Amino acid sequence: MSGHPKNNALTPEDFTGMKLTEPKGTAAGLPAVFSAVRHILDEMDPIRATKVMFELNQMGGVDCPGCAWPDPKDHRSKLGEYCENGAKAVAEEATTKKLEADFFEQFSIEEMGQQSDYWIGKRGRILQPMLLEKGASHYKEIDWEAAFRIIADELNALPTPDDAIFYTSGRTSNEAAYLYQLFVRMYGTNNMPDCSNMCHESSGVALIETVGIGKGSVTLEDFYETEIILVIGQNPGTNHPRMLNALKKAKRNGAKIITINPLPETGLIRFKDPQSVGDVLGDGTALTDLFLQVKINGDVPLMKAILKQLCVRERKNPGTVFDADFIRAKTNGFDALIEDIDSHDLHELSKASGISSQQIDEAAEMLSGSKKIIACWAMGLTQHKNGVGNIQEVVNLLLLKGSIGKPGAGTCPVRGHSNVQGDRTMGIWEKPKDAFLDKLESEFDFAPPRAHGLDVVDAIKRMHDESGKVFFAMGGNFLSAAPDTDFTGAALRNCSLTVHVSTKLNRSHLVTGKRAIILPSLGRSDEDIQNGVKQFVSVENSMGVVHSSQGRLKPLGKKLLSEPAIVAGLAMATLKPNDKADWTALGSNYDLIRDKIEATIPGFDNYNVRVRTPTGFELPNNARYGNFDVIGGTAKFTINEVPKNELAENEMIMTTVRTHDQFNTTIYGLNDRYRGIFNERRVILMNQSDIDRQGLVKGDVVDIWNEHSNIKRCAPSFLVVPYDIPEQCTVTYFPETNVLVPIDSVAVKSNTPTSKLVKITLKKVAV
Ligand SMILES: Nc1nc2c(c(=O)[nH]1)N[C@H]1C(S)=C(S)[C@@H](COP(=O)(O)OP(=O)(O)OC[C@H]3O[C@@H](n4cnc5c(=O)[nH]c(N)nc54)[C@H](O)[C@@H]3O)O[C@H]1N2
Ligand SMILES: Nc1nc2c(c(=O)[nH]1)N[C@H]1C(S)=C(S)[C@@H](COP(=O)(O)OP(=O)(O)OC[C@H]3O[C@@H](n4cnc5c(=O)[nH]c(N)nc54)[C@H](O)[C@@H]3O)O[C@H]1N2
Ligand SMILES: [Mo]
Repeated sequence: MSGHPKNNALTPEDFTGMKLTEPKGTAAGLPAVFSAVRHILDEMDPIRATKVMFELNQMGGVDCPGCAWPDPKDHRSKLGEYCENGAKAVAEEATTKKLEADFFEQFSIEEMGQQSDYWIGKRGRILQPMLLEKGASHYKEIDWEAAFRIIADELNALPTPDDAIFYTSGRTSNEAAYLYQLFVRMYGTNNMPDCSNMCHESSGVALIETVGIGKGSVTLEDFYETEIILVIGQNPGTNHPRMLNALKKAKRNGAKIITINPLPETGLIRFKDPQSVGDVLGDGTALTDLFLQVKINGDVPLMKAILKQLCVRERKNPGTVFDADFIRAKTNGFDALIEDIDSHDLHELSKASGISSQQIDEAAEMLSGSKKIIACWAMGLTQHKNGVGNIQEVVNLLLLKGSIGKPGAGTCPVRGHSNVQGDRTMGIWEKPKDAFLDKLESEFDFAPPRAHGLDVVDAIKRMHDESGKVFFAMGGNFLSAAPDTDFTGAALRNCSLTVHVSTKLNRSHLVTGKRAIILPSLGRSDEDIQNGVKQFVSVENSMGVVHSSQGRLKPLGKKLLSEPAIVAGLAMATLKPNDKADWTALGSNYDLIRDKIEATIPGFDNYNVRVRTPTGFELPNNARYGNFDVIGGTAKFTINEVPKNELAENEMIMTTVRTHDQFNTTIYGLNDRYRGIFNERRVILMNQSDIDRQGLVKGDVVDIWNEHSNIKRCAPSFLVVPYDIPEQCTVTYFPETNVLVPIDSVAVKSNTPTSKLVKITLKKVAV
């Protein structure tokens, strides 16, 4: 049994003083502006603040290190094309607080580990490479050469390159990611797990199978001419605030919005554009037309119920609801799909989804007459056992309506990290395609490893079961982001060496291998000058547009290196010289990296010229143009089972979400303003009837338990908060409850941890 209460040092359990208000009815508006300004000025002086904020998301400026929502092509607000949470992301990175070597002398890793993630993250930017020697209690400064030497020696001492694991988080630029994967493959492994494995992997798998491309098909312009937008399992008001501008414009152009979520998320109800005087003074724009408050993991039965009601209408008036021409010419599997839909009982589907047949009918009515539908989704669909099925069921709807491959319609998986999509395009993938490896082979004259590598979950299991691995992370916070924190912690401690290329301190630096190294890198907003020449990098947004990003702020310290320079340094220390890969040149002149990308990855012709145009360029996208040749010419309908989530009397389902004050494991503050929860993260949101049934009252303290494959896991000390959520459904914040997500509870086919579906029981704690 693991995770006994009060014996879990991986996440401190102190309460911070909860205050509750009613959830907000409107997102953004002036409170968002005030919040943004406060966060920025907490971290830097007004001159630096003004400089960075005016550059953010401008053409040729800094790409926001927050989410991957695209920038408008035409009009970009002079006031700053950013949002409250983009401002917080920049403030966090562009802070002038310095984390120098004396800090690490003062605090042992144990002392730091007892602090909250909020405290840890707020210490400032790491400014020099740090080494934790075997058995040592404190990190000590080390120079770059020595750090590279240690890592190279450890890597070269491994019995096989497959004993090393190279993680990537999605903030890494195209240039750094490409160089990194090249180094890793020249070293000899495809063990390249990335944050995608925990994020949109289910979307990638689902979409490749059905429409032949693992990315979304829509562009921003499609939002302006669509008729219906579905927003499923996504909280854009917090996680993609600039999407609300697109939704507002869509609404003004006549679109209707259907929202599918267990929570009535504020951003989807009403939005005040902080940059529109009319909005700020008035009521703003009502966004959602139909809110379907689905049970957690009730999406497949809900989609099936809607499809069923669409079938009824199509049968009544043949040719008016489905797009028969599209189905005939461009799809396969239609008859089997209809047979499956017919086999389900509407009443059962309604019960399983938690949505009344009347509301199902309303949704069907809205969808039946429209021909242009966009489906947006995020983690509410992907992080389930049937994450792939969730998305494929949505694709079924789009295909029936012919809503893919034409303007105003298509798939829109809304990506998380600002360059997570670009990293995959660059080859950060544990399952690289042979065609790509062939290109690397001929361009760089080496034999890339062909066996597929480990993804996040499999890498954790391998590190857990076999000692002596080397774990290297390009960004991110692996320990806290991964499932089953105790298990993952044990896995990292089992390594001979753990290395993190990081901007800020996080918990992964504190739960380490026998030895550990922190390599401090420049961030997106930092100026990057190599041999006297200003460099820029490029990123790909959620809609497949590649554009440049140039940092403008003077770096806080002289010892910071850029990510490409770090990879180059490491490659030179580790690999035998290779005439075709001049690491010194590549690490200091990013045009040369882009030339190599152009030579080995389709869609990047003339990269160095096109990336210098103000709005960048679009990558090829077969689904956008209704071309399904890569999967045999037709898109595929799929049959997806209705999940069975049987719960015992006292069991509930827990989903984990982000607050309004965090970026993944980086905690900007302790408030979740829109949900009316202030100054506390250790909360569990519950339906009042469940609170009553469990004999609890608001503010009670409970331990949360999960039992899976005979292992009991516990997240101690959470405050009960009544909330508008379906019965037997509960919500907690990520990463505090990652201890409860079992390592072997993963999505079928995508292997994504089921962070949105954890069975729990509660135990009241006497206080
Ligand atoms: N400010 C900020 N921006 C971010 C991030 C951040 O942490 N902070 N993270 C970035 C990253 S990496 C990502 S991946 C995205 C994440 O963006 P989101 O996916 O919006 O993030 P979550 O908070 O995980 O929210 C998931 C939503 O799904 C709903 N949900 C939960 N379970 C279910 C279900 O079973 N069915 C349905 N239909 N809905 C469900 C929740 O109520 C919630 O509204 O945001 C990115 N942008
Ligand atoms: N329970 C639960 N778990 C989840 C999720 C969930 O919804 N629920 N969501 C999952 C998702 S969608 C994702 S994407 C993962 C996120 O997993 P990760 O990407 O691993 O985590 P982050 O918190 O985004 O990483 C933050 C760290 O990145 C480093 N960093 C920031 N900027 C830079 C930079 O420019 N360069 C470098 N080198 N380092 C930088 C900083 O040191 C910071 O501490 O978590 C997953 N885990
Ligand atoms: Mo993500």
